[in-house]
Amino acid sequence: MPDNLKSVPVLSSEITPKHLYMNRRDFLKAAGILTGSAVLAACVPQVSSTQSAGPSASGKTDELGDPVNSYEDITNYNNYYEFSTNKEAVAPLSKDFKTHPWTVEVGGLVSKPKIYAIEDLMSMFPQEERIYRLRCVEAWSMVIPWSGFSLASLLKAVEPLSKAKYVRFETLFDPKQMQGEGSPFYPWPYQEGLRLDEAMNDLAILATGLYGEALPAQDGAPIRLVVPWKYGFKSIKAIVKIELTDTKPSTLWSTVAPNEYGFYANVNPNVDHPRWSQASERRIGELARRPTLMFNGYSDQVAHLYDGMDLALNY
Ligand SMILES: Nc1nc2c(c(=O)[nH]1)N[C@H]1C(S)=C(S)[C@@H](COP(=O)(O)O)O[C@H]1N2
Ligand SMILES: [Mo]
Repeated sequence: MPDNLKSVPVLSSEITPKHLYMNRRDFLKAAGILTGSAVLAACVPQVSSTQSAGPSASGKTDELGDPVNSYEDITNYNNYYEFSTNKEAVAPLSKDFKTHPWTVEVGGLVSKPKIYAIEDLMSMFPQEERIYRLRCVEAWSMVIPWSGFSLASLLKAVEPLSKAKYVRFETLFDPKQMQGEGSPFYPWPYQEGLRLDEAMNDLAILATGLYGEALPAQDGAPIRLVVPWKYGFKSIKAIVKIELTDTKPSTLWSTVAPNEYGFYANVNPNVDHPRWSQASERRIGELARRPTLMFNGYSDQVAHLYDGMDLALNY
């Protein structure tokens, strides 16, 4: 790793730490105006929760009863360093990103390697809705109604060999379309990895849609990973390659700053990141902080994967 990587600022909230992201409706809600009395309602402009741009998922909640974030929030506050380190710049910069034609190469230690066209993946593996919390290591979170299919169903189709222990994922490398990939500070292409048993867990999905529509570019179109019990950076976008390996894959963030970003990256309120406490989080659209839940609230489904492991060492 070149020396200059070590001094590079990493996630963008470090650069704009004071920025509190809140749209006007969230502000009115937080100020009590939207939930206020009929008296108030008579003298302020009507702002309803269905008024935001984009499709509506009003009334939908995750399994803890928390409402999904607005389409506007989910598509305008994005971490996607291939386009920009500024979360609000990703949507405009990615608007012409070409997602067709697109193929995903699945290979490595499998008996049936295959290059899938995105259309074939979508017809082979029927899409279902999964409403998941996404918890970023920068200590904000959102509730997102994805559509997609289980990663396990694709892995089973290529038949992993018994030597396969890990799964490595890779994002498209195309600096002409993704200007951030011209930056020498990051080891492109973005890559991520999971242990094979983590990848086989039913919670892990490949998402191809959002709010019942095609996935927007800024959220990882045409296909991205979603691993809801891990910090957001594990959920790699715009995947072109999936490879089964017998060695632990290196990942972009743990290459850039190994003391800050581990391979596991399980959401864990008891293990702080050097620059951000992980004990609580700010749900986008809310003012009060929420306590962060172990494994982002998915302990029942995934805690067994880490039996006997020291999660402070394996962060
Ligand atoms: N290829 C790629 N995938 C990525 C990132 C990225 O910069 N590049 N950022 C990650 C981070 S840090 C987060 S929090 C989530 C954000 O997903 P969202 O923008 O759909 O909310 O994407 C993850 N996947
Ligand atoms: Mo993140």
